[in-house]
Amino acid sequence: MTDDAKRRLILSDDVARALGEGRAVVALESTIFSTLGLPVPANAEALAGTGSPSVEKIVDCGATPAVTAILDGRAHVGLSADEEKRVLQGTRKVAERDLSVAQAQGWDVGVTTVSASVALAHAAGISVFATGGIGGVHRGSELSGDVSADLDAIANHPVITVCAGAKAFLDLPRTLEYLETAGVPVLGWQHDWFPAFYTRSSGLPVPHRVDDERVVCDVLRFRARPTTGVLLTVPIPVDDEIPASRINAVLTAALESSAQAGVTGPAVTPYVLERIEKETDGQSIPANLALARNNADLAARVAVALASTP
Ligand code: PSU
Ligand code: MN
Repeated sequence: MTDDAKRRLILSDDVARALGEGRAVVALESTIFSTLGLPVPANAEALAGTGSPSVEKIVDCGATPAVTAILDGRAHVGLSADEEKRVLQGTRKVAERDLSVAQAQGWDVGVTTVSASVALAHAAGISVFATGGIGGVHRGSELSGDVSADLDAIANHPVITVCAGAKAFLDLPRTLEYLETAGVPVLGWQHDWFPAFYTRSSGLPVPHRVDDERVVCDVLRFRARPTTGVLLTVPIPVDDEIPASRINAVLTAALESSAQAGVTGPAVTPYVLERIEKETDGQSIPANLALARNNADLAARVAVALASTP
């Protein structure tokens, strides 16, 4: 990010104070909490809900949450309650490359994907970021060339991304190959398999299992390239898992529907996510919320461990 862009960044008071005092901070994306990621009202419930603990509250137990977004043409890290309400209604997706456009054109509300959030976290000096699932290499990418910018951003910012792997509508073997080529360490949290979002295992081995937060911190600390991030994958809790046999049929139907509708580019992922929700009559939502909370919890623990590393 340029110095001009960094100077324009708006950090919330909470986030600025926590960073200034060397306390733990966890960055969060905003696409997942907008209409592009989760349906209303599950999105509000997931972010700051009052029922079951929200992602923000879970992070708050040990670390300060920092939701990223574009508001009135400015990039924000950490939002007030009113700013969060605007994000819930966001419809414009901002990947890393869109950050400069959204600022130059003064977009009203732009919701950040993993790639934009990791870039903003890096610029703000935050080393841990939590999401649900990352984008990856799409099936059929050999023809479409569709590879999520999330992978490139994780490879180019020294931030630990905590996720439940990626949804199996993507090409997970190629996603892992890409991360290997890009030099990103891929870790499995107390687990030997790369998780596939709704299911604990994709059937693909995760390159390295880790069982201790401090080891995760050291993987970032001893990185071979100063610029590379770390992907920490954590499987969905056992009780919330959706059986692979059920979810795979749904994913196939959602992909077919997207192909038939001729959806391409950044519209593909939100379209497929919405189809999955329809195909499961919303039953995929509790699983989605459970894994988002679980990821936020681990991210907070890693951030606390990082903050206490001398
Ligand atoms: N996958 C999910 N839920 C999501 C996304 C992906 O299971 O909400 C969102 C994230 O914000 C992710 C983005 O960064 O979609 C990736 O979009 P694309 O495939 O266009 O790069
Ligand atoms: Mn894409």
